[in-house]
Amino acid sequence: MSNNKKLVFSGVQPTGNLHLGNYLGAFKNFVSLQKESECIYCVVDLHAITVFQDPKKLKENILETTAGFLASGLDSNKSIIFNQSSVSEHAELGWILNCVARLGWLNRMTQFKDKAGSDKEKASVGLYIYPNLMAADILLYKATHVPVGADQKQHLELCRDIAQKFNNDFKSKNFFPLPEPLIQKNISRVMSLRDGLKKMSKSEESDYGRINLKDTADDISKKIKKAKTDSLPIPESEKELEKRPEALNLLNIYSDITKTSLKKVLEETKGKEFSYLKERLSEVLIETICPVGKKLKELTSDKTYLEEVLKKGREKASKKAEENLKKIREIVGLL
Ligand code: AQP
Repeated sequence: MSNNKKLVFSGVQPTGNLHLGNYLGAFKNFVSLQKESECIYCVVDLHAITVFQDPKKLKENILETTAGFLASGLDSNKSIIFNQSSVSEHAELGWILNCVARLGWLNRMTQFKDKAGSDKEKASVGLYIYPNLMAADILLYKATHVPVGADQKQHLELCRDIAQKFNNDFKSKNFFPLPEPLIQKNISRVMSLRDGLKKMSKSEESDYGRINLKDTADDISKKIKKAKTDSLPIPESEKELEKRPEALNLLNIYSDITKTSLKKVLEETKGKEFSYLKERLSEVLIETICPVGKKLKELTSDKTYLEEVLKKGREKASKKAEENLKKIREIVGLL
């Protein structure tokens, strides 16, 4: 790495339904990093439009995601919070990196395969080259650390490959640092409550697959009650959970929220029915998520305040982006 200063960057798509996976996999990490490092957090609206978004809804979602950052504990005086499309340098660097990344690298991206589904000819070109824009988001600020859920690890590896190739091709050793992913250890991937093999996601059709940050206490206990498990009781060891993804997911969520190791949770609950765990889990989820949801709803109703936060963030981000892009243009040979 070219210098020792830690600079954190991460983004969240404004695609609605912020959920427990976003909170445990990303937001919580964002907040703890803000205490010790310079952090830039971005509402990545250009990523969101890689699949069609209703324009009116998109505007609302940009503000709601900003509110989600703040409700989770981010402080706009400490961290830079802004929306991606308001700093046009992201798109410009995205193009330059499109010319650095190789087709073969993108062909390996599993998220494209998942999101494009069986008829990839019909997917947007944007969805295909999305990881290059993600690399631009990070490299534009020369970020060194990127807190993300485990689902983004492959994109981060691609970003490192792109940074390295740029540095080599343009004989600019160490110009771009190779950013490191910061993935939560306990629970890097929160799974759907209906299918323990699929990640909890904003776009899952059934609302019963996820806990939304805006859910009421009633919603949460209903969803946890209905969450898929199996007929066996809670086992004694982690090994016995290997083929029980839904059971493992609920135990992992409980372990993360109560800050208790999975081993200890199993010691305390072994032999009990899942209904016992579900009750405890509902209680701790309500305690953790409902205050965030309440704040989120309050903030969402203050549009002017949210727009001010984004404007202030844009000014700070633009300054850094302009400076770095100027150097990048010089290195590439653009006049
Ligand atoms: N289930 C999850 N477990 C852990 N982390 C997760 N993240 C998302 N889902 C989980 C992390 O949250 C951050 C923001 O993600 P995003 O909303 O920008 O994109 P995504 O990963 O595509 O989220 P979704 O919910 O799956 O959205 P859709 O359904 O629209 O595709 C990222 O750091 C992500 O890792």
